[in-house]
Amino acid sequence: MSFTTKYLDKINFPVDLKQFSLAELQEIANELRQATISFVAQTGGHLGAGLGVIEITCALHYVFNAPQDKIIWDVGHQSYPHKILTGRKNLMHTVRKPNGLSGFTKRAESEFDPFGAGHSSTSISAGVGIVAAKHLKGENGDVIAVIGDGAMSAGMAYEAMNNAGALKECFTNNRLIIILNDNEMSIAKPTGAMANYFSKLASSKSYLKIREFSKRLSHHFPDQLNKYPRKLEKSIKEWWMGGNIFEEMGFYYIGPIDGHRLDLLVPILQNIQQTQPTQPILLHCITEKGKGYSETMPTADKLHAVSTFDYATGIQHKTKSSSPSYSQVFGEKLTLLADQQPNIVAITAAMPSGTGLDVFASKHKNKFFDVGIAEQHAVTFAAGLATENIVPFCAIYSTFLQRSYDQVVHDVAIQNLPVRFIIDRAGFVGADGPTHAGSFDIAYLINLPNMVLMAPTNGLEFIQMLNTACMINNQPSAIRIPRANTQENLNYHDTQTLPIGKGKVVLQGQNIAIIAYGTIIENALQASKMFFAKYGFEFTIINALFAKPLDEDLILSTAKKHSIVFTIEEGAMGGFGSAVAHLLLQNNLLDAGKIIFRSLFMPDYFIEQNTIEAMQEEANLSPSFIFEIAKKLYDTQQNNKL
Ligand SMILES: Cc1ncc(C[n+]2csc(CCOP(=O)(O)OP(=O)(O)O)c2C)c(N)n1
Repeated sequence: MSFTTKYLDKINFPVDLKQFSLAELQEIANELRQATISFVAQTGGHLGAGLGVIEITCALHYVFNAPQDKIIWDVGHQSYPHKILTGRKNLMHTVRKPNGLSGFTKRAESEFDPFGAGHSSTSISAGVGIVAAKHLKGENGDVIAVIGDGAMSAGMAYEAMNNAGALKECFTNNRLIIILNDNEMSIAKPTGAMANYFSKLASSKSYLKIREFSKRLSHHFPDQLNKYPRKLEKSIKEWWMGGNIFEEMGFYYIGPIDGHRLDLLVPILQNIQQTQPTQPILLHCITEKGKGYSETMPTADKLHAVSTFDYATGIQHKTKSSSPSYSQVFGEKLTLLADQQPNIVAITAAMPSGTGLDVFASKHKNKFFDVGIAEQHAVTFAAGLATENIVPFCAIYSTFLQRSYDQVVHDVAIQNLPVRFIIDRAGFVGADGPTHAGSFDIAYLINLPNMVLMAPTNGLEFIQMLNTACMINNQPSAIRIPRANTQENLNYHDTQTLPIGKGKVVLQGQNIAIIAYGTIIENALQASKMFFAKYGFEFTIINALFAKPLDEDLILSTAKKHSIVFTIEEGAMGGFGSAVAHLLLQNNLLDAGKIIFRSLFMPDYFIEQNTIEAMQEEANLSPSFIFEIAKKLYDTQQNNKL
């Protein structure tokens, strides 16, 4: 830390907090805010969300007894202050670094992280499960799920509340407390009816239910909570026709309260803790994302995710690339395509800037749909649009599309609807680690009848694939793109389309053929150069372009002309390599042992956060590994011939 602290130095675990007074807790919260800023300045990562829950974090650890009481952070991106208070202060400089702390919560990292995350809207379900387990086992301990208003846009949150509301018997010993952390922000502004509903609740300033709650526990509550006007409560209650959605679902709703006021948070949580539980509780807190630093470093996403930065000035150390990312190419090109084709629409699930669609939204506002953190809905919504001859482009990160698998199968593939998926962040993503790696999309899509699967190896191919996807009107298609930059001076006006299911030879060599899918081809090309330096000849390298349909003619004819054949992809087992292996097997090319065949894909374990290059290295997808294995197989083959 770049400053000295009066209290925080003495606090290593939540138990250390409890010796301090409420006034001192406020000082601790101030120090915790500065410490969080100072640590993220060194590592980069999620900042705004953590700064918004500083007081909630302090209050929870002050009142409850973690780890016996379970505090679950939804997404986990706001858990940096929690990590500082739960024994990880001295490791905060390692957050998101190789072998360092995760940028999310992680069970393997600490007993204070009862449930790992990275994807949103899981905390209530996990919390209900833990309370149910405690009930079954006859154990004590409260469960607190802290969930943002953005994460509340996902169906899972309501599925969990629906279930919790019906499990009254589980809440006789242990409490389930949902803290709704309402900062009126997701990564962008949250969208949808629930977001409007929350802001209505928040602006009502009703303190609905607090009065009733405080009647039962009046000796605990701070005075001002007992003083609000009775008339206001009555009219607000009438306005809400006798209750809000949470109450209807069986929750005891308290709030909204100012989630930065420890003098409210602490007594309310203490009251909750000292009351015999009969039903799950929802405490609605109004907070400010990025509180305490958003003036120094103003950003549109309220400091959602930042690079390393200068603590004093807030200036981020960003390296600006002159070439656009694949996501940016998507946004630019789709905007142009929609200029020409009025039926094109774009869909994102709460990631307008991450997917590059913010550009599209600014030009084609009425054709842009941000559905909130609701990937399942996004896919079926796109399917609905497709039934009416609208041309939907549904852009979802590979890792988040996992949520929508049944929708992709049942609503899109079975009905053969021409939804165009842009699968962003496919392959390794680096510091966000295994929860965010785009590992499985090839494997989970390649076995679906009707799908067309494409992966470009450069920006121009991507542009041409987008042209192609526009033309595929009779079946679903998907283009997987990595978290990477393309090249400069792209011609966005290029109108060329690609023949479906045709790959191309990018390098004509001998003996060894590599059939590559996607940008990982670069590693094969580098390995080929290394091979040339040693043996004087290069590999034959095929750019598959399509994983489905496969270019069977090209693959079979190439295999027949080479004695060693590899496939390579930046994806998990069961993907492109499996499809090529099947093709070779079905055509008896592997029967006589004349061809040595190997598939290079991600290993069967989750690779931890690192640089993308190091993750590829660990996955045996690096140029040097490809060179080594080719060399070994080639040398063995030559020796056997002697
Ligand atoms: C299933 C899923 N989709 C998308 C994301 C990307 N994502 C991470 S945080 C976030 C916004 C969360 O907003 P909110 O819950 O309000 O928390 P805040 O950051 O505002 O504190 C999004 C969309 C995700 N983590 N998981």
